[in-house]
Amino acid sequence: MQHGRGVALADFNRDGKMDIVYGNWNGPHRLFLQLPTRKHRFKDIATSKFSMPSPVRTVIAADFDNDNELEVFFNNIAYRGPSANRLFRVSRREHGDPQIEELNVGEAAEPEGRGTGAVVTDFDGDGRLDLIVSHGESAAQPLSVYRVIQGSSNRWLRVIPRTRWGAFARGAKVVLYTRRSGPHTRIIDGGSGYLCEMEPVAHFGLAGKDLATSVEVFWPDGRSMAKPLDRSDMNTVLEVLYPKDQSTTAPELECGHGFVPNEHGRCTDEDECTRFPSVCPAERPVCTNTYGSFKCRANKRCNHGYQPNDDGTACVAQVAYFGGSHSGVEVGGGGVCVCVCTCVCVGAERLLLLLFSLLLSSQMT
Ligand SMILES: [Ca+2]
Ligand SMILES: [Ca+2]
Ligand SMILES: [Ca+2]
Ligand SMILES: [Ca+2]
Repeated sequence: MQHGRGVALADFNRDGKMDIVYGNWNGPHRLFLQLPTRKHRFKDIATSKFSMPSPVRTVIAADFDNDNELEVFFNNIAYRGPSANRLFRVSRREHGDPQIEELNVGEAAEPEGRGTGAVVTDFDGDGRLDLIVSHGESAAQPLSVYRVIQGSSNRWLRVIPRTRWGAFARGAKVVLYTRRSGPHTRIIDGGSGYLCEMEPVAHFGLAGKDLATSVEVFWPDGRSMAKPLDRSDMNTVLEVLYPKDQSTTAPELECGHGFVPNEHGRCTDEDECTRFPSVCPAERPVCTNTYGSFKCRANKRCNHGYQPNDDGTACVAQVAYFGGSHSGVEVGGGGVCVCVCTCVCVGAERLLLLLFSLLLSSQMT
């Protein structure tokens, strides 16, 4: 029996689709990457270190050091011997799944800590996230507050969407477009831990010389806003009020490489394959559009049941969607499936003709 004790939503590979990190009390922790196909919706990319079971209480996904990449913090309760808290960085890679590396969590390891929950917030307003760990369920211990000591030169932006009544807009999605690191997506949700609630703020880190160019907020009722940003908006807290009227005049947006404003004034992926039909070189002519970019592959031909791999250098078996068995003739919905060497499905009006053809061919052989 396995029990989730913390679930966080985050877009680790920055493809615009939310991924799920899942802390598991009696089993391996998981990091489910949402896939672009509908066939297989999620893939677990947790490494053996990441998935190692622990008595977890809270999972936090946040950019603690403002370097563009998200960290995952596991808060554990040392109720049957030491169980240190752990920290991982999940870094986006251009081609391939994100890289997961364990970081030195420093004093926040608390190997003897009876962690009951943890939250992330900018406690002192310096633009760097702070970590608060609570204890007390199985032994009296004081609260811990930790300050991040990495990434002090990185820029940041904090966005706080409001509802029409001025409350924090739980359920809102905030997308920040940048000049160098693509779009970053955050969900203002109800929290990610056992007995905990995270701050209702979309916190973004911007490493090096990266700059945010625009921000979009989508409320759960479908209303949205977009706002261009400039250098003066960096290292600030941006309050975004609920738009009373959906504006029909779109602002001038700089969406960043691979994105263009659509007819509603919101940044969207540019379909390079359609817009530039000759974008791929002759030796890799097959173009596949991707979020923020595109891919080219060789025109590989494969036998039935196989399909080209991502770069078109080999054929790989197609994974079947349904299994099961069938036999004989089954009639339903006015049609019929006839299975001889293979199955042929026809409508009822063609059944007599098909049976007549089969009878004729059997008499001729
Ligand atoms: Ca994603
Ligand atoms: Ca980071
Ligand atoms: Ca802080
Ligand atoms: Ca694209």
